[in-house]
Amino acid sequence: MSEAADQIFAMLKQSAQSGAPLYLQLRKSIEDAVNRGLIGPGDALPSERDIASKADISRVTVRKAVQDLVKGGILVQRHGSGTFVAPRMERVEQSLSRLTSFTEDMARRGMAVRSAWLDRGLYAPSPDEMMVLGLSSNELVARVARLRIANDTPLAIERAALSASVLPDPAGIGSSLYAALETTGLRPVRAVQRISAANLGGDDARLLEVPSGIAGLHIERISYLASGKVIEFTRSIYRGDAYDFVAELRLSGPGEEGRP
Ligand code: 16G
Repeated sequence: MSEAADQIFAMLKQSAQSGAPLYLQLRKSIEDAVNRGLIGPGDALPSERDIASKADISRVTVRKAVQDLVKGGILVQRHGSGTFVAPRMERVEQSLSRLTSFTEDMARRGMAVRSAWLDRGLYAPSPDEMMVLGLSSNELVARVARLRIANDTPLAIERAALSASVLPDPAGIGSSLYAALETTGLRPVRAVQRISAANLGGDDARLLEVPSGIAGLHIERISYLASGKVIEFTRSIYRGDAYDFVAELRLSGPGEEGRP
């Protein structure tokens, strides 16, 4: 029996007194073993049969506990090769005071960036896009939707909308929207960002390779040129397990109270 199995059974013995249903006890034992680092990312879990016979519980009970942990993103199942502790996401710390692009943020951390295109083209604007970008119904909006990937891990889905007069050829932006805007002197200099909690589901969870229902962040960024004109309206979904947004706060100086 492997070391991982010994650690899980040691934890299971400790929780046996709790009186909780067996599958919950087993789930907690595996979770505790992972959280305490007794079994690490990439370690194989003992087989369903081994766990069932060693712990003297049914295989149905073991399957239920394991499936719960797979749903929660603690374990991953690979077809044909078994069940493993999920790889740990290296969290990205992102400052909320600097207006940078995804490409710049990841390059600064030495991460290899790529994007998968989800959509790019010119469309009739939605009411939201008309309002934020100041478009009339006979103007077009350029939409650029991408899955943003760093070191082969999908981190975010970003859906940017800009006036077609600013970005007449959305297919031609290359790998960085901000770099493309910079070439025409239209890179934003200020942005307002709204971050809210969201549970990831459906296509979003599938694209981000996370279990459905897991926590994520919904981020809306409205960016401005120095003239005050809105240049970008981007709605994004970020993986909650991958990002820490960090803001520096200062005590306002005398006479500054209440200033935004
Ligand atoms: C960031 C921005 C996004 C912008 C993108 C440009 C957030 C939440 N979003 O990801 O609004 O469109 O950078 O990146 O920070 P790019 O120049 O690499 O295409």
